[in-house]
Amino acid sequence: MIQKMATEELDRFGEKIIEGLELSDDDLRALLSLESEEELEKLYHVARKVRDHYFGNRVFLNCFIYFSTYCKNQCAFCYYNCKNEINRYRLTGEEIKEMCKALKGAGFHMIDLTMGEDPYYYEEPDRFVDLVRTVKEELGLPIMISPGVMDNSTLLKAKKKGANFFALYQETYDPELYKNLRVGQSFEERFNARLFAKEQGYCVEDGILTGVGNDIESTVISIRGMKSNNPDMVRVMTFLPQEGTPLEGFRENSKLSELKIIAILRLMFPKCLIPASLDLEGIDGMVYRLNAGANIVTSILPPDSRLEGVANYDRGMEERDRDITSVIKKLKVMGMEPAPQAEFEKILGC
Ligand code: SAM
Ligand code: MD0
Ligand code: SF4
Repeated sequence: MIQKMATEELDRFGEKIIEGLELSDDDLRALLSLESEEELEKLYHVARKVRDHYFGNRVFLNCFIYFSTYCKNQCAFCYYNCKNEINRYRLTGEEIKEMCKALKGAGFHMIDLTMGEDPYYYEEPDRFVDLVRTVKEELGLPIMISPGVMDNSTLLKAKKKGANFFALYQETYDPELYKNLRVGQSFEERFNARLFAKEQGYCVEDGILTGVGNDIESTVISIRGMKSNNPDMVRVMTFLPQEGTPLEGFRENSKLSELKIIAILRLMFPKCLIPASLDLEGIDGMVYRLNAGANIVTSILPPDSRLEGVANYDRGMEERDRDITSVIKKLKVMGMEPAPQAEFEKILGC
């Protein structure tokens, strides 16, 4: 369809999406099959048109705090899986408080508190609730929590103490692939935790991986799966092989690029937050992701931080290039700018 469209027709296609046109599975298959640069540029054009309609040139900024890299799980794709013999850290309450001081007035719209499924917190989940309370008291900003599959009662307590967003990525909605990725973990429990959070008034983020053995059919299933739980934020991340993990040697010349899927997500979820994560290709990669229809920059690290990311394209590099000042500078060059905080709060009220 899109291959033959001239600019006006592409714009019209974008308008139809804004008016409520929903893509069929066959549309999704056709879009996921696009390959040439020219066709992909057309897709990004439509995605930007839709994004700009709702968000203009304004972008949201999410601060990433990976406060504990301990984990009891064995995800095949993840550097922090419990079988990997790596150096780990768990920040103390004091360290987190100090970090908050450095974050005051920095310009973030939201703080993402992420951890592995750390037994220290899973044995006594109130420790996690306390941490949410501390960060809320220190900064007063919206908080995203990414703690893994948390029990319902802890999710409710965290919400009372100020958590607004619950991020939990299914990775795939293809059950066979799920089994190979999230080894030994229940698909339903993960799905239900997100559902419960949504019902209780959290905003929720879902996400999928690409380049990890997913084909067009399984990607269609995953996009539909994400749609079924009415998320407020949807992401796709390229799988980056990690040293010491079962998928260390897995390399795939995937045609299902993250950028293509970001643009399709924009057409499927026109009003959603869609991340441009710095975790995969830093600020240069952010530009491509925003140009494909993303509207929130994630994995921005606190100033002078030695904290880790998750996929960590920059592991071992000297320069990290993941700070808010560099992000804002680049946005300006692109003709974009940070959104006013009130605009973000409006989304949270959704
Ligand atoms: N432990 C919690 C959990 O798994 O839900 C929170 C961490 S979560 C933010 C880690 C996410 O990063 C995964 O859900 C996955 O989507 C992504 N990720 C992890 N390892 C990755 C890799 N090697 N390449 C790309 N994305 C990765
Ligand atoms: C990111 N490294 O945005 C972060 C992480 C967790 N909520 C987010 C995957 O890329
Ligand atoms: Fe643990 Fe999350 Fe990594 Fe899985 S993705 S091993 S749950 S930190």
